[in-house]
Amino acid sequence: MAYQTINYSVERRVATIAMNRPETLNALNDDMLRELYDAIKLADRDAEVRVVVLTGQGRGFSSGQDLNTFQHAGEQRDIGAHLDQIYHPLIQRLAGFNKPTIAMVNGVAAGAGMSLALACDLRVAGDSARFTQAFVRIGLVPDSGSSYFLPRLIGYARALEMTMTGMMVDAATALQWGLVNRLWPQDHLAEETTCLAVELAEGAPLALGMIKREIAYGFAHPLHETLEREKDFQIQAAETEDHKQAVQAFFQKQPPMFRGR
Ligand code: LHQ
Repeated sequence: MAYQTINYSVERRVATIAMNRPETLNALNDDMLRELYDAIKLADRDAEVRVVVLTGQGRGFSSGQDLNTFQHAGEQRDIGAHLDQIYHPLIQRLAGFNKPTIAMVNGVAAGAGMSLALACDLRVAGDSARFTQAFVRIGLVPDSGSSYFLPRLIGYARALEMTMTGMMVDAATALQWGLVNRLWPQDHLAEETTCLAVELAEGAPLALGMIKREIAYGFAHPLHETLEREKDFQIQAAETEDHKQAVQAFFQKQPPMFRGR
């Protein structure tokens, strides 16, 4: 499919979605937001795709909502409808995606651009990555899931500090705070991310999908309910061909070959 504002490619079972408006540091306009939604849907439906990497072209990851849209909308803008109709379905689709997602943060991630990175399972960064909850700097509040994901990832106090000050967090601090999982020199970012993505793409797809849901469930539920949910998932996982084949492979001292069955 031909996109105007993003690039989409699949290699070695990894779909890479690259936001492509580098002149604005990949500011999010309606076209890009819709294309991102479509690309994630496409990756979801493509059985060949097992992992998605989200990144930005040029020196930015994403600078958040395209502020030109605000400037030109005048009194016509309906932010509630915009969030309901465009941002919320995208964030829900990304967070609820049943395959591993990696945000490869190649530069600045601001406002809703940062929210997109937060909605991915893992965040990896090059050393020129930077993060800002820019909303407050233009008199707005966090949206697109930032207030949900951020305290879960970095804790309440740091989430408040980031959202109330709009401070810029550099890559080293992001690693220390647990905002990113891995940090590499900028020159190695693409190559290292590919290694990680391919490693996940060779993993057990059904188990990976369940792990995402299980960890999210465990974060929001009491122990006794989580134990029940773990049991349900484990029963399903134990019935897969992938599990049975991997146990055989273990005793044959062979690497497992997961087929997603
Ligand atoms: C931009 C943008 C941008 C357009 C840089 N738009 N052009 C969603 C929907 C509904 C309701 C409300 O909220 C939201 C969520 C949000 O995301 S609100 C937050 C929106 N984002 C921001 O407020 C961030 C604005 N940008 C910045 O603060 C800086 O540009 C950052 C810190 C991202 C990067 O700074 P620098 O590295 O110094 O780059 P720069 O400022 O020079 O930007 C480079 C170019 O990109 C520049 O254009 P120019 O023609 O002068 O080269 C900027 O105008 C343009 N740009 N962000 N969001």
